Amino acid sequence: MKATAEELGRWLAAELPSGFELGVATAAFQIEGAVHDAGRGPSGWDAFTAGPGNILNGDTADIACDHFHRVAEDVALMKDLGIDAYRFSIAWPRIVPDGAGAANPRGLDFYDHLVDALLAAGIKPMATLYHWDTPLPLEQAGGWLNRATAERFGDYASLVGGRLGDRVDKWVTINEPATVTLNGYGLGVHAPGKSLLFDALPTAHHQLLAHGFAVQALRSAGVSGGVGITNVHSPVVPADPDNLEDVAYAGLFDILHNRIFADPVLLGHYPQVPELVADMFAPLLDVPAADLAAISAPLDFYGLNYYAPTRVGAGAGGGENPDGSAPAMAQLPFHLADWPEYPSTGFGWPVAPAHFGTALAQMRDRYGSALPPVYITENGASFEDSLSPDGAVHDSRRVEYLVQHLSAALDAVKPGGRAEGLDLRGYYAWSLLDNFEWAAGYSQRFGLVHVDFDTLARTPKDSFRMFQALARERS
Ligand code: IFM
Repeated sequence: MKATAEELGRWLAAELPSGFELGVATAAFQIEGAVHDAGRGPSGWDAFTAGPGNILNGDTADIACDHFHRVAEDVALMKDLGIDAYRFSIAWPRIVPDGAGAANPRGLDFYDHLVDALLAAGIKPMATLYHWDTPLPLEQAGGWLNRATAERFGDYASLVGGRLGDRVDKWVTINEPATVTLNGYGLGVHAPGKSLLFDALPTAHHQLLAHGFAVQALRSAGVSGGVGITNVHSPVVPADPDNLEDVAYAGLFDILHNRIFADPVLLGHYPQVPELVADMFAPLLDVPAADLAAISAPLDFYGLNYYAPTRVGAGAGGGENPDGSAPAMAQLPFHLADWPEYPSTGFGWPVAPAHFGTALAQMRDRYGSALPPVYITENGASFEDSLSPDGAVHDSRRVEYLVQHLSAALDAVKPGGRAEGLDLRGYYAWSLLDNFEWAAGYSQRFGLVHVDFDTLARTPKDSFRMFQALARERS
């Protein structure tokens, strides 16, 4: 007989080291809705979702989960879940609607209230300052192609740090700059929809610089919580390990996806790139030393998101990337290959927990003592879930995914594990709620809680029960 979700949660609870932090994560644009409320300005993502054909089924985030009006209900769900911490993001356009200037007090009030509600429920707030919703005026002025955007981000960080700095437990400056650079500016499948390929690379530097300015701003504001950044890591393997071209392109993709975002933060310099492609990376190789000093300022923790590994082969492909069809990919001399040996998620991503251990081992090997304590700030999977006649959502594949992945991460950092020595302090499941999954609209559900997007009713899934048992049964 198969173990129930609760039994699996109880079994995993016994594996957790003491003091290990458990949480769930969300992002403002994906759940809040209320895009015109309380003085919020438009963001680059509002403009992108309004563009024909950009989002599956023409979905928009105008209502999303309506979290803006349902904070009390969502905090109550988290209290019932029994988690230690909640990672949410602050919508930059709610705080600085025009992209520059004074703060919108009603925007700050919303997050002030959320933070207080979390603390009253015994949940520590982890606030992400940027989860992709750039104020539209800044996007129109070039967005992350423009260095001034990094300066405006520092100003915004200072406003938020000044207001919430006495209560937020951890600050994440930027979430997944790699996704913004690659999907948003390189391939055009995310906002702002630019297909610049390698010409998108200045956006990597400007986001990292924004991170550096935000670290300075938060420290100057005297925030009491820890400060870090979140990068998404995906171990990269060649389609054919005996094919030298596949090996070379896998190395190049590792640089593009992982190293250019982690090395400057943790080592203070961009990675070395093969001579043949040095011209393409020029915007990163010739940057002021003062920028690198700001980018590599010491952090209190490092946030790591893991979903799946990447397999790369030489030669152009059909233009597929993990977020679906990306026609610009077909212009590249490499492609992302399939993983037929693994089961896959609703998005078609391989379910490969052993590679999570590889991601952690790579972090330990590459960054050693330069790596501060690590929190898994996102891990999860989309599957097609539905309400059963018994009123429950039996998402057994998500239960399995979460149990296997957290267990693989814990095994990797144990004495004798592949990433022994890496100081892993916590794990945040993505996501609390089914939500607006960017270009895929509402078609990909990642939540521990099912959301009916017609009625907005919330129904905890079996994965919620598993996580609840995990949180409650810890010693
Ligand atoms: O939904 C996203 C999130 O916004 C960033 N990390 C990956 C998740 C799943 O695609």
